Amino acid sequence: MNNQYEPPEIWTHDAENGGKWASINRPVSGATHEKVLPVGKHALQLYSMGTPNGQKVTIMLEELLALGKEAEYDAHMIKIAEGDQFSSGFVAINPNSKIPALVDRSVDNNAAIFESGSILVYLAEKYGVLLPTDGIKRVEVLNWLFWLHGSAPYLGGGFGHFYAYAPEKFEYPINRFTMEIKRQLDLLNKQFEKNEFIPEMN
Ligand SMILES: N[C@@H](CCC(=O)N[C@@H](CS)C(=O)NCC(=O)O)C(=O)O
Repeated sequence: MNNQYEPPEIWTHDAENGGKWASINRPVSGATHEKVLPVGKHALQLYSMGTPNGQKVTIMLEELLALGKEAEYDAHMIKIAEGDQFSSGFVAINPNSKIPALVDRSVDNNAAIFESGSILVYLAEKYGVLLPTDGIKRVEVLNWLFWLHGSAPYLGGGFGHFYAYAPEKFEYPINRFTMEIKRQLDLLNKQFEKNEFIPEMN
């Protein structure tokens, strides 16, 4: 195998890494610029973008509205390719600088919720739907919710990154991510052979 790169003993960030997302890839957290977030008229303020992680919360909010819940929200675009997630306003609601983030202005001190899985649980509990309250049934949903958040973004992001965005095509990471993604999709297919939804909801 051709291995030209020898990792240094102490890694330092001295140059952008090439790749499509290089300009937002940096080794420190925190805000890069001062900017206040916009606020609309509803209790729920969603700061997001239509990426796979972002869509989860928008889909949840639309499901809640379809179920007749008072889940109206204002959606604000956070353009991650332009670094909006590093504004002081966004970092104040999600110190991890990733979309989606939600602010609930109907509770004391305006709850700021980040991590899409946490937002889904928060909304399900706030409106009392889509997450069983019974111990075992609840755990069955949480198993798959944690599975989703532990697997899909890292694998999809890892595969997508090396397949589409890395400055060169590297066989090893593409093979590694492809293999694990195929296994996860096979797992999903098997769940859907048995169930209408990923967890068994009966
Ligand atoms: N575990 C997080 C992942 C969120 C995430 O990775 N968001 C991406 C877009 S899908 C993002 O904001 N990327 C911007 C960046 O990395 O600077 C969640 O589920 O909310």
